[in-house]
Amino acid sequence: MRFLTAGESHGRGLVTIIEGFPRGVSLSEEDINLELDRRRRSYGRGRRMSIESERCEIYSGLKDGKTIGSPISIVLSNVDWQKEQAPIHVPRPGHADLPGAIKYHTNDIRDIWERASARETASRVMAGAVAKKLLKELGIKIISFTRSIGPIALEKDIEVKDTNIEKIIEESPVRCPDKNISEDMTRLIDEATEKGDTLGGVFEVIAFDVPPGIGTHTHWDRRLDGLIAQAIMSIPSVKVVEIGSGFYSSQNFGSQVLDVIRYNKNHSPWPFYRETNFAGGIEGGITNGEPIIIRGAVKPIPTLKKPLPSINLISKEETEAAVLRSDVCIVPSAGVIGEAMLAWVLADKIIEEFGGNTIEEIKSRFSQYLEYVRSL
Ligand code: EPS
Repeated sequence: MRFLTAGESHGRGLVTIIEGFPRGVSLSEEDINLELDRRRRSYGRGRRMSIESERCEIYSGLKDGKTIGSPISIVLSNVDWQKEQAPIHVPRPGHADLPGAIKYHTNDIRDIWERASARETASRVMAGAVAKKLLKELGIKIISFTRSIGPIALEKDIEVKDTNIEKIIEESPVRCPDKNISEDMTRLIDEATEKGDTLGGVFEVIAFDVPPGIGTHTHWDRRLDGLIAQAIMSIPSVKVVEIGSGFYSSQNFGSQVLDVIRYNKNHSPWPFYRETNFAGGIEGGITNGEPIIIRGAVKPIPTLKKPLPSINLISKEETEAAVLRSDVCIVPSAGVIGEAMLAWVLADKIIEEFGGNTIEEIKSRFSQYLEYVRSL
């Protein structure tokens, strides 16, 4: 399976094409729009996000509300698109502007900016929404939340068994499940907005009920942790990917951070389980049956209202970096994008390992495998 995206931030729209998706999965535009909306609305986004309606259209690959096995193409039109765009010559530090302009032999950084823009992540959320529909058929669920914004962090673990947890996360304007910390985060975003500054932070993505044995230790490019790290790192502004308690584990003795193996015939969902989950559900590039826990650290975004010094690419004189309308903090949205990327990697691996052109075939092989794991 693979997906391609096309589109510029202020072009006519974004296109996602998905190839290799099985037949028979129920899918609607509304399924995708719901995910797009989760990415769009959060505290710290700029005015653009109130302009875009974020309602996609599925152009192909679907009949009677089900996928038919042919390429799925999804179009998201930009409300705010511009035919004429004035050139921009002063690159922003931290963006693809300058390295892109050098590489592509241009002094108009718009050509780079427009495609490097985080607008492209809406295309990924569309692909992720489709992948999620497949995972749902297999009983796999993915959630995300905001761990930190700037120095304000949620230190404690979230109550993953709380069936209300998703509602609590979505009700927070910054997608953080703790009310007081959410308020501190929104206050900090207000402060950054007033100062013309931006903020980064950490988002966390968790996948539940992925059975042990997905991914492999046998080749560097097939290890599941490596594939997930690449997918998460490719999200604009992500600078660190952590699997489980990666950083914490590196600072402690092995005996403190290795997950003791337990067995109980009646343990749900599988009889082999762990007392802790420092590994974040992956050992040796293979899932071990515990929840998959991924964190992405996002740098503060590079368009500052109060810009840093830069150089005009034509005059070579020092001046302030270009300023256009922008966001202040995208961490809550990055969590939703992280969900999409993790969903994609898992769906892709599952299709590769369990095969089949139809969802029925995949489901039957997958449930046979679950039976085996439960019978151990
Ligand atoms: C972005 C700048 C802003 C963001 C945009 C990314 O857009 P504009 O320049 O139109 O105000 O809102 O993000 C999105 C449009 C989006 O959908 O996430 C940038 O320069 O990267």
